[in-house]
Amino acid sequence: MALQQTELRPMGKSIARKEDPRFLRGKGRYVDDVILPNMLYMAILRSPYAHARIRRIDTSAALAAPGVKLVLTGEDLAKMNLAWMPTLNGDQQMVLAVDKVLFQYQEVAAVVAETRAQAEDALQLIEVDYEPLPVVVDPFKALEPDAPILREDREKKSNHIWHWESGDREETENVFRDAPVVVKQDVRFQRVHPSPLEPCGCVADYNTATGRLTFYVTSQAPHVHRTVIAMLSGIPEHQIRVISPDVGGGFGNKVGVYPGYVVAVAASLKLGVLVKWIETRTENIASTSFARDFHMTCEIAAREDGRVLGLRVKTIADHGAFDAAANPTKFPAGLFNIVTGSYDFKAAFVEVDAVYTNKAPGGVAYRCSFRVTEAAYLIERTMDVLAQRLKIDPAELRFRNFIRKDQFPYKSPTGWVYDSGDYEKTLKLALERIGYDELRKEQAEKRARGEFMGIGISTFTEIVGGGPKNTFDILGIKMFDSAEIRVHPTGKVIARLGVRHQGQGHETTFAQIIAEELGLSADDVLIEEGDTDTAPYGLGTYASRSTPTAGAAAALCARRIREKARKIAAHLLEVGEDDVVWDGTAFSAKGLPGKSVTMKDVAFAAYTDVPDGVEPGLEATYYYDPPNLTFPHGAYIAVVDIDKGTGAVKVRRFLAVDDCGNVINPMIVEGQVHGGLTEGFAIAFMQDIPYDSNGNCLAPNWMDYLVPTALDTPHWETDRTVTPSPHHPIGAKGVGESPNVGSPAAFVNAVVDALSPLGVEHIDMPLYPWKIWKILREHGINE
Ligand code: PCD
Repeated sequence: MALQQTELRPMGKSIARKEDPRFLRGKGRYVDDVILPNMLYMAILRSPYAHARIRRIDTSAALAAPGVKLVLTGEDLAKMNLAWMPTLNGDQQMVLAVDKVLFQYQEVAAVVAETRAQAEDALQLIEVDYEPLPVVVDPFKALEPDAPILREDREKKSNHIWHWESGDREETENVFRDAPVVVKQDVRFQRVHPSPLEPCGCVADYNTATGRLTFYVTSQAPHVHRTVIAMLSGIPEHQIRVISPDVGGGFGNKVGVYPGYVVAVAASLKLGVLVKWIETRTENIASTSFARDFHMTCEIAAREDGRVLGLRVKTIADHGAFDAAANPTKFPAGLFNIVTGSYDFKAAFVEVDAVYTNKAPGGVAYRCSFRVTEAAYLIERTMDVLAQRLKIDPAELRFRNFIRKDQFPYKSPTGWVYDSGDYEKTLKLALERIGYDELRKEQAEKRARGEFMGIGISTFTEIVGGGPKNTFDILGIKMFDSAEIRVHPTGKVIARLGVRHQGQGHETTFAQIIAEELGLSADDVLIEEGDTDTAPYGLGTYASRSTPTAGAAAALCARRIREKARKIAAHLLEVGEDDVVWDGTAFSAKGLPGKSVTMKDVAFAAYTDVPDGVEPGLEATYYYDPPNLTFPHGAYIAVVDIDKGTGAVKVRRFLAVDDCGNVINPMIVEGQVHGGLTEGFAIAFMQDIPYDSNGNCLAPNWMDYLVPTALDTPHWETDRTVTPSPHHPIGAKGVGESPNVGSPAAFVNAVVDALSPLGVEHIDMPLYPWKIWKILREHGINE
């Protein structure tokens, strides 16, 4: 049962989410709910071809269509210097196609009309003369010397984008040379998409009289969007107000700046009126940032007893037509080099080569911004391959290789300093709770009867909280985050943060943090995010960074207020400041029992009775530069049964033991874990965006790209261990991504474990029933 919000000391309590009454009653206000007078609607014409030269675009018929006010092409934007825009990974991307198109569904032209229907109808009247060009969908073929060059705008005449490496190549080679055992596994993490319920969209409102642009957008990072728009459009940053209203799910999809936004702004600038653009489901899946698409080869060098020695990883990253992955500047492949995971490797070497193909750009995120999911999946999968080769139980193999509790802070061979963890404890708890030994016995009996039951383990390490200013920036802007707290005379608080939640529950959890620090109840604290005119600058909500960064800022900002409050309390208690004691809910005077003042008393005095020399009012701002990232971890176990006749997998049980340090709100964390596991389940079993050889996107809708329903979704069991982050002010680590980072490997490991008597060592996701049915058939099981 969720508790009321009115309690004091709310930290660590499952109080009900403050945002839910409005969400549950249909009173949320999303970008499409922004309906303003004289607003026009925009629709975008997209390319049917994956690669084609544009010979001519004729917009005259569209322009003459009913209600149409404006038609824009790449040429028009070029005149405004907006035909190309910078991407977050240092590349440039076409806003509307210039000369050629590079992927199916690429933005070619836009129509602005009085109604959405008129705009869409007029799209049909635009004539584009395309000359199809040879298409490259396979990133390996894209690297062949005779492959057509896709990006003619670049100086480098090749489809290779960049090479990135991490770790020590030579040392790793040496370890491999002498190792008694080496396993090698090719692993594909397929192209997927976060596909939030609410697609992307915006309303651009440029006021020609004031020169001010108000831009409503469903955004995870409103301040970054404002800076990018200012840089692109030349409108001074203070003249741009970005408002990100309620966000109907982000999952990484709402970090990027998409061409549609730029076109909507350009249209509003040209017409001086409001322009709304809301994309369709197909536009969302087929053109906005996909996730993953990594082709990885992993090698582990080990001793006969399973003790791992070296790790070598080679990866081809398919980035599509433009390198639009959202990564901190210094990490073109994100934090993929966390791939040594929870294990104590002596040496590691990781390399990634990024490649252009005729597919949608992106590579941003899907409940994992910075390529951690790929890394966790790869190492957890390959550890199982090693266990299978050496015939060592996968749990036992992990125990033999874990970074031990006493090794923290632990420096990984690729350079990360893990802040804390207790991997052994977490896996032990998971094994006990699931009844591991019993399950293995049951499995042995079933195997003897020819049945296929599998148990899959994943003991992953996450890396979240980007990040420390020395290593983390986006567009040069350091990745700190911020909080501003105002305590009003009656002791009620408004706090604004630089992040922007999309359903995570910040209105509750950040109120809990501040209330805890100020001796108030969460009910007394209103959290506001998403308006760049009022919120302090911050980098946004993704990569599970809000709690590690803005959460820390909120706690430290509240402490700043408490320090000032102490001065006022001393005045009210008529004692010296040093004699004031704070017990979590009130100030009292040392040695004077019975005399105390609450934060509410102090707040009132801050506006009515301040001592001499103290500024009136009670507010503070805090910009938090994290000293390190936080490293949550978990032990997940999946138990599956495979239907021999159909190849269908039933996830009979799934237990997730997470460690995200101190928990602010256990119910919210559990909800986060359920959501992330459901997405991990979808990726493991049903999600993929394949392309045919002509570059046609084969899953641009929810008939082909599947989102699990309540009926598909397994029952989730959860538990936790608590290893507080030693450097975070309240000892918390992020958790939102963890279940999606950790779970795909558990599912696949379980299925491979079930099929291991047939000699199966690996199957690439998604684990469609037909794939498993085929394997069974090849072994004469279901003829
Ligand atoms: N928490 C607590 N405790 C702890 C931790 C945490 O309580 N220890 C909580 C908080 O506060 C919040 C949540 O939980 O409320 C979460 O958190 P985090 O982890 O920090 O995170 P963030 O930053 O806030 O968020 C982000 C994430 C992500 S990343 C994603 S994808 C997803 C998740 O989040 N998304 C989403 N979740 C979610 N949910 C919802 N509802 N929706 C959405 O959209 Mo990316 O990068 O973007 O891919």
